Amino acid sequence: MKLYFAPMTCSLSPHIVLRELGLPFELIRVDNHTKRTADGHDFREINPKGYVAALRLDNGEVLTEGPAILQFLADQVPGNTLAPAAGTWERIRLQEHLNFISSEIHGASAPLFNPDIVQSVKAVFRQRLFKRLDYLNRRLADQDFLMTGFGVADAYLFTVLTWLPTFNIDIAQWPALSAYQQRVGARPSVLSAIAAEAATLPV
Ligand SMILES: N[C@@H](CCC(=O)N[C@@H](CS)C(=O)NCC(=O)O)C(=O)O
Repeated sequence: MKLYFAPMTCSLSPHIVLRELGLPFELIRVDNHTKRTADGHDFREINPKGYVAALRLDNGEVLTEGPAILQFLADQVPGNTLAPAAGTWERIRLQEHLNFISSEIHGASAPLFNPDIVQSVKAVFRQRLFKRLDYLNRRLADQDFLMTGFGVADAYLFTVLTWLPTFNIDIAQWPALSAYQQRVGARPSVLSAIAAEAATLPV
């Protein structure tokens, strides 16, 4: 498998999960501005949507959309604890978490990255994001992870939380969420994924 990624973007979450599962993979860095890949291709020919993450399978299929990639990866290793088995009620709960992270945190963060959006408008998005972080802080007050044990949703939530300093948002305002970020961030898979991404050369 090949994971097309850009450092410290949402593609970090499947990268963490690949390492957690011990699956063999190749990392291919993408320049999100030029859309060139480190191995010399136009990334839009690989993912016509033009954004990471994209996972090329050994049979040539390309899978996109973080929540789909995360669940696909977990399903490659039967009996692993990163995702409940497909078809169970708990799997639906996982999808509930992944959709929340995707739309309410990841999607809601996108305007905050945009230099063309004025501060007064960004303030509206910030307030909305704060409500979602309040919810997560309450939820994580008495549990270590989003579900039972570390799972794919935690890899995704950790990843989007790493963007908060870029928006000058101090996670310390949410103590349980802050402790959660440190807990997940100390995992060997997370440390090695971040180090591996940093060690790649710009395209
Ligand atoms: N819906 C996609 C969104 C992916 C996405 O937002 N990718 C960002 C990085 S976090 C990106 O590559 N943006 C570059 C662009 O849109 O040109 C998913 O959930 O995987």
